[in-house]
Amino acid sequence: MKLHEQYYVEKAKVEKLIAKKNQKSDFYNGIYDRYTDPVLTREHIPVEWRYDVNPETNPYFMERLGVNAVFNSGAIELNGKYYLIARVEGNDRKSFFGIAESDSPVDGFRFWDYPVLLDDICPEETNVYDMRLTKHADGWIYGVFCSESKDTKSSDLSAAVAAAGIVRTKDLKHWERLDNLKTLHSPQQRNVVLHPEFIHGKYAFYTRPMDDFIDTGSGGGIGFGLCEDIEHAVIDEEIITSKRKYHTITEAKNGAGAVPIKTDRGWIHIAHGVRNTAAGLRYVIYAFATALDDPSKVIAEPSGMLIGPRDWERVGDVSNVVFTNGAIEKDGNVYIYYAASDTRLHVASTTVDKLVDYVFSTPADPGRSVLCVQQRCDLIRKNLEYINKCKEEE
Ligand code: M1P
Repeated sequence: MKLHEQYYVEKAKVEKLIAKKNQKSDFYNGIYDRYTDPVLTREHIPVEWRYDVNPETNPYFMERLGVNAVFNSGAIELNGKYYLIARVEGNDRKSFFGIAESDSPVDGFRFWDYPVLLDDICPEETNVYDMRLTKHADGWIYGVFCSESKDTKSSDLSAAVAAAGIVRTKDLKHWERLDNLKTLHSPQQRNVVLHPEFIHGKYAFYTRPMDDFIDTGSGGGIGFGLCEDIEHAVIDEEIITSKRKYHTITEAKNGAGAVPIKTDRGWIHIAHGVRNTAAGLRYVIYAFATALDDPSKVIAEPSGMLIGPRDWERVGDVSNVVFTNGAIEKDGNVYIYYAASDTRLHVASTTVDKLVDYVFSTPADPGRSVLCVQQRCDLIRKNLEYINKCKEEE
């Protein structure tokens, strides 16, 4: 018995990629750093997931189960190690979850031997993606993800229904699937995130009420609702936290991203906002803060985007998209994992102090061009006065 010689070639490519050190790029805005390389790509997928390595059954060493993309990833730190639960999309368009582990938050991510095999409790479920991982106060790690099924009530072949699937684990190895979340007043849900603490003794979810699979329709923004029983989660009332607004980055839709980060000043949320353009939907990442005693109440919302697609991030399967569903806070540092154009996963690093300063000291969007110009002129005037004073003192 012997392995195909190409196996060693392909394996060496994956190993070289994993061993490559990531560097901060020269991008600067004072808020966060970008890195030169993505942290996960389709090239990080183990050879054994894609090829039949036996020369007798695969004489040409053909890819038998190709992988198209690795992108939107939940993130968690456990015992000093960094884990990403990535959306892996096969050549067949079906997504599934793979766990990649590293000692570093910015490079060295290696997929575990097997992807996650979820309990098959929903026979109608066709696709799963975008898991958010929450270390909950009840001691479990929860994964909340999009569970997509065909809309059998519609005559449109591509019509689908999105719901929030829920799993829980203690070790990322053994997963227990719970009932999908039911929201009594929203027919569809995507981008659902479990809050890490109990609120009034209940589990709290950030939701995204939607009338339709793509269009949020009457859904006014990121929702918030409470439920008693996580094993059979039902949310009766959803209130809107961060609203969609006309002529802003959230006009078409928005959605919760990473699990909120607790700070002295409030919960920091890193979410996504979508606007429509002649070139299609444009997804950016934005941040806002909610009150510590009421995580549904927005207390600061800086103007505009935190991260937008730049350079080659703009291009991919769904171009002009940056999207996050995972961030890790460790010793005051924050790593925001964001995917570019539904194709690959990048990281941006910052600190809790910087995020707090960004969220609370960046001016809010005044809503109209004339007011935005006034806002900018105020900044310029203050700066020129300050610069002149500094020069006088030189
Ligand atoms: O294609 C961009 C993103 O579209 C969806 O996000 P939303 O529900 O806000 O439109 C998700 O399917 C996401 O996975 C994808 O990255």
